[in-house]
Amino acid sequence: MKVEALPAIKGNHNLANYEEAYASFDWKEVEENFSWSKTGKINAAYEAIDRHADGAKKNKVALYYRDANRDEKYTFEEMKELSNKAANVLKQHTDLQKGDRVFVFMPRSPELYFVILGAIKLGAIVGPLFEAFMESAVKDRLEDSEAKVIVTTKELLPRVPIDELPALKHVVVVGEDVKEEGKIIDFFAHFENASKDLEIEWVDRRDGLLLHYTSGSTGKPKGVLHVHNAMIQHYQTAKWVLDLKEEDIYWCTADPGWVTGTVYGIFGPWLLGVTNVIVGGRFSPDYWYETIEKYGVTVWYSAPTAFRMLMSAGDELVKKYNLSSLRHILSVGEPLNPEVIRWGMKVFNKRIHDTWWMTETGGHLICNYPCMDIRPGSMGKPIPGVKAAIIDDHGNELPPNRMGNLAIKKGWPSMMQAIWNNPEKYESYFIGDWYVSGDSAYMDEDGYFWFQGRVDDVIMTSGERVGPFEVESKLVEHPAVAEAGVIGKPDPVRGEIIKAFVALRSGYEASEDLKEDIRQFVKKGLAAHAAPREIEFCEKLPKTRSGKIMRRVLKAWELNLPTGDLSTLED
Ligand code: 6R9
Repeated sequence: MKVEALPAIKGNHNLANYEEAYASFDWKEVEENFSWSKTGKINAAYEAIDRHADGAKKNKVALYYRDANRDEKYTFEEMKELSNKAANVLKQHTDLQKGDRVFVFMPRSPELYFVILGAIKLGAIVGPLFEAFMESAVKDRLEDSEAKVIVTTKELLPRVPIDELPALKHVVVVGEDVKEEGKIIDFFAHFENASKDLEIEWVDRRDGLLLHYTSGSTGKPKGVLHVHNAMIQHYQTAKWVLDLKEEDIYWCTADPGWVTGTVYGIFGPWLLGVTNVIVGGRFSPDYWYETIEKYGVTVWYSAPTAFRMLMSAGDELVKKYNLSSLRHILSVGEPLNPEVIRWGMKVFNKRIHDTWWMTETGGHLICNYPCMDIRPGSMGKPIPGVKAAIIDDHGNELPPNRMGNLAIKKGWPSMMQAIWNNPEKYESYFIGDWYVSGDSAYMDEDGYFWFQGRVDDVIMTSGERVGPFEVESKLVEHPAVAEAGVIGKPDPVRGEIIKAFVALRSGYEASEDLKEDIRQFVKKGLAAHAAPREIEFCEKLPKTRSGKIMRRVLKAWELNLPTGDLSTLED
């Protein structure tokens, strides 16, 4: 799918010359930005908060928080003190120690961030959970990691199966009128009077920081372990990719239950000492635009699903707000459709920059940078310090324009350290020195990478390989289509045929004529072999909580197969 390239943006970017940096950069250079390069004392929460609180940024706003009921701000000094208090509550009432697993299971609120940072200051490993998880999802994760503590709210407490988790010693409840009994501890009863001083637990750079559970297509979710060393990548990518500068007001829309919400919702901005906006509650177009206007957000990091929903909400709505503060917009989680980039140019007068990475990679790997031409539909080029390639199943590099396994040469600082309790699974990610992502992609002659789908999702129809993303992107260009999910359906003649599940925009009626019109639209705009032979209209597509279309679920439904783990499925 050829779309015209968008030229590099002129200006003063942190990454000024991609080629030059790519040729000469060494990760070692980053370490001197941290106080541990001088003191030898390592803790990522110290670097993110205390270092600034103890220095010139003491009174700078670290956090703006808003939801339907709250509107607050905290300086770095306040963040230091409040996270120390949270740490002291955990230390005194749960005996949380270095290396212990503590889960946070609550909606976004300032307290959630105090607790995450506080637990990290004690050297504990934090496992963030989506608030929408049901009991079995909570149980699987706590059981697998033998969590000692969970911090939750009164509302979510019924979904914590306390009696079925022998390793779980304490349940800290954040809320009003909490009754302390058994393992239950009332957070606020101790928080107010807790000391704001704390002896930070210094760790080794290979000690655990975060434990993010992710679901694969089969089996139970797996615990991806990240260590303090990852801060090197968090820092450097926040600088280059998010292009964060001293005066920026940054908003990452992701929940900490998703890796984007920890790495780029906590560490990226705060390691650089940048003001961070956090918004609680559900997605709402008005509220989101209002947030940008209210705080004068300059750098905005969101996901294709959110941009598509904003697009559906219409261009008139955008005009009601003053969004002129926006300088840099980014996207992650799914391929960014060229149509969405075109829309962004139209309504924000800004390019949206796609970034590619995974829970397992712990930080950005392949991205679009302000200093680089963008080819809409491409996820960009590897960040300096990272080698990416397309390899076959034996680890051989493939030439340009051949579809294969997207792989990364081992050794970037934020690479996962382990899969919890599952060394075989960890080993299975690697072929020799290559980390194999499970994504299928190709690289063009100029080194841009193009995502095609998860390896399991690529469709083989009449001998042609078709990536579902390309078809979906064409489908959403059709005026009636809000979202689309495309799968290969087994067919005795063609191997597979392309089937599209389509959610219509409001105002459009499902009909056979419309199906035919959409089919012809893809045929003319993309290729005859890529046009879906079957189209099924649906209200909504099955998506993960981070907004990914779950094609394996569509496929399982279509073929009456087991759907696998569904704990990350949206309501
Ligand atoms: C950060 C995150 C990882 C998977 C990844 C890929 C998909 C993420 C993408 C993208 C195309 C992008 N993905 N970013 N696909 N273009 N820019 O999303 O982590 O939730 O673990 O998902 O998401 O398939 O392998 P995670």
